[in-house]
Amino acid sequence: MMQRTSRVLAIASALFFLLPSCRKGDERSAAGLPAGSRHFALIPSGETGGEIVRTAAQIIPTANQLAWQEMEFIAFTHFGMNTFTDREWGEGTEDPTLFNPTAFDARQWARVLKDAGMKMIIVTAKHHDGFCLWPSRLTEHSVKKSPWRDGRGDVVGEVAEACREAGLKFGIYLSPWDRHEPSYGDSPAYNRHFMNQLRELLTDYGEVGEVWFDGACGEGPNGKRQEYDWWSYYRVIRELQPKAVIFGMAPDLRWVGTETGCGRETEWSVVPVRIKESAAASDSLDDIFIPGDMTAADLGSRERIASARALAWYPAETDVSIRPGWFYHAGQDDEVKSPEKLVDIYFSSVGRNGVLLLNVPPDKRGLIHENDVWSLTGMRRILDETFAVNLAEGARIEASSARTGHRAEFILDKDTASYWTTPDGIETGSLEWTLPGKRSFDIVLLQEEIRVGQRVEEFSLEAWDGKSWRPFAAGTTIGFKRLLRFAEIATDRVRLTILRSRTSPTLSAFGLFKFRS
Ligand code: FUL
Repeated sequence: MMQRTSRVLAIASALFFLLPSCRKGDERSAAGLPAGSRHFALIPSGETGGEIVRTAAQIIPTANQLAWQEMEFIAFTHFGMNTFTDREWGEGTEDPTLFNPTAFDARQWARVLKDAGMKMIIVTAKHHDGFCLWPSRLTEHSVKKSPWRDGRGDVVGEVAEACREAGLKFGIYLSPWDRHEPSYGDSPAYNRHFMNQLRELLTDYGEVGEVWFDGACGEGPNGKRQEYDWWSYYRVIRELQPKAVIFGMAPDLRWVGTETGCGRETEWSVVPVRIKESAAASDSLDDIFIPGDMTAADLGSRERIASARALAWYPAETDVSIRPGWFYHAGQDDEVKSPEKLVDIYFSSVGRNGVLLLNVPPDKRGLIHENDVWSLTGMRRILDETFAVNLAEGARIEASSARTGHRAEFILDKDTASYWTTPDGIETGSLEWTLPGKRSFDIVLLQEEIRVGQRVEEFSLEAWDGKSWRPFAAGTTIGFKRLLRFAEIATDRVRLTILRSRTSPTLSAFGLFKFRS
């Protein structure tokens, strides 16, 4: 059994998290950040349930994970050979001359996606068919063999540049499964090839915010067998793009588990992760992490973490396409999700402690289709109008208790780095808002201060009807953001009760809104 003192692996520097909450002066101190906060922890055998819960409450995001979470809404653009062959998965044998967009304009992508409120574009640099959207020096199966721009085009380069101009972050999807590359299946050779592809993409196109590792592989039982060297891939990314987060088959971000745009009602960012048998206290998570299935309905409850060998901050990214397919198909032009459906997806992803990764696949022209633009514009209008006025503004707040430096008033200031929390040892509590007058609303927004971890396990909301408190909503986890919708109510007093928390609960933002369709 490992020594208690050595069992904890610290990756994130606690100092980073102390700075933002200290900057407003003494009163907004970082009290509440548990001593020894860290990005992940090994759990020694024999640890009691209570000790594991305390450890879970001390897990905090890395700086990169926090910056990613704060983006909330990001774009996927599936574009490539499949756009021209009308398929979802290519064979790898497609003729590169088929790739020929007639009006490719990455600036149009950036404009449309930015107007929709997205903060980053992740482009499919290479999908499973192996066709490269950049003129890779490592294969001939790329844009350089296409008639587009006489073989001198570079989709990845133009998207990266358009993102920079628009003030968006830029990310890449690079499919590990490659149906074209001859070395695929010869594990060491393909691993070298894949790392060299990463090197090209991570060196030649400026800052990369996210690298997306898809777990899909359709080789089947008689297909090629490739042992991916994930750990070397992570090393290349950390070396060349230290600010990038790695999705999927990697320790930074997990797949939410469906492609519907729907996160869990209970969505923990602190979950058990698989680690190598040989894991030791001196290792970094990158070295010991084993990619695994994270699709279970319950990932982070007390029952689930009770048998964990390691716990990590491992938040959910919720990917969904605006169309039935991931790639553009003219036959789906009338099946673009409506503005209302996209708004529902926003509520069930961003509103459930996830980041929404919405795929908007450019068409054969190399443009985002008019129907998709229409839906995105409609969605943005509804969200902007709905969240324009926080009806809780101007309210008086009272808390059942507050830690010094963490008054309840901090919840309604505009600074999400200041927050309310309770004194040590107090794990429940209530907050009461007295509004400036009677207000009608049907949405509540709650945010925990995740810089100090994710803690709240159960809460309820009540409204004063003049005589008594009437419950109108309840939930389990909050996390970075929780949005609840319910039948409209009118009241001048609202009460939030935290019924269960893993340590002193926190709240950094609260809002009451009226849905505007
Ligand atoms: C899956 C892939 O197989 C799909 O084609 C798409 O890229 C989706 C985002 O991930 O695993």
